Amino acid sequence: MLPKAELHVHIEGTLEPGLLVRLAARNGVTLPAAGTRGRTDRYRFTGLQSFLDLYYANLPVLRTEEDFHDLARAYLVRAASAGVRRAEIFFDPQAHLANGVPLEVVFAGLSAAVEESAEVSAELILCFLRDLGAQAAEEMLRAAMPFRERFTGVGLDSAEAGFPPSLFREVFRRAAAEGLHRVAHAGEEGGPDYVWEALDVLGAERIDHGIRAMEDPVLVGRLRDERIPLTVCPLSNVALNVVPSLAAHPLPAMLEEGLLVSVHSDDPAYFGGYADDNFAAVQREFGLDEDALALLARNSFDSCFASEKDRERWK
Ligand code: ES4
Ligand code: ZN
Repeated sequence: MLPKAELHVHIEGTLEPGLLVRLAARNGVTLPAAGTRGRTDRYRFTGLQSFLDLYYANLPVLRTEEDFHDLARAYLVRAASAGVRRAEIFFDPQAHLANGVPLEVVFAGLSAAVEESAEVSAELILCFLRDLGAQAAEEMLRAAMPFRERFTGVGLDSAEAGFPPSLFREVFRRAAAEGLHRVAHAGEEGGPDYVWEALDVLGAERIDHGIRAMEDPVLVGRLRDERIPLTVCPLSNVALNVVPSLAAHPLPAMLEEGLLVSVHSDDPAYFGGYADDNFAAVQREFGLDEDALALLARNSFDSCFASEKDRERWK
């Protein structure tokens, strides 16, 4: 299996139907009707919000340190089999706090799995839920500071349209002052203007998705010249109707433009595949040769936050 880095995966989006049902039973939590659909059928979504509704509806099964540990452990085992050597994993603590789960429970479970992981070098990235607003994000960052050593950066996720990056200027400034890395989802639902803002206002070092940047040639030039990484999730974009079909995905055009793009899985339990499955899908659809696949894998390491020495070792 080709060695690669997974830089765009939400740990909550790795909650497979089997574990979902087991955790629900273990915790005496009743699942939403829609949440069990995946056991018998593929999940179907009309757009980002229809997916997020189910994603959040399933999260109350996560209650204890053991639950978060089991979730992350299962992901890391699966990732290793996909050739993942490095994983920078998003998590959504505001969603768990809203479900009455204390921050220390979330950190304890996830950090234990990350620290035990021998086969994958893993780090956590704390995401702010943009639809809860800037003040909630600032409170979240403050509450997370006692756990500063357990996460390497901050991100911005959840419903994008109507919640521009510029709202989060202050919290990203504070995160930078704490020496945290900064990434942001932009240009999935939102247009190229959201990508500009993520770069100029938030100081984002990496853009998650960013596919709509292709609508703006000046932005494309900047992304290429500054080698700004874009973490692209092809199966996610198809599942959420961000693109009409895999054949219509801009990945080949992004490579053609010389952008620093890499391929990732987003919410693999919901969108039909882990890193290896996303690689296989684009290989098949676009007839990518060994060199193109090797470039995508190399880009994933070049885009990660590990040391140069580690990156060269994994490549
Ligand atoms: C997400 Cl696909 C996607 N987009 C935005 N936020 C998210 N959180 C989990 N998956
Ligand atoms: Zn995402």
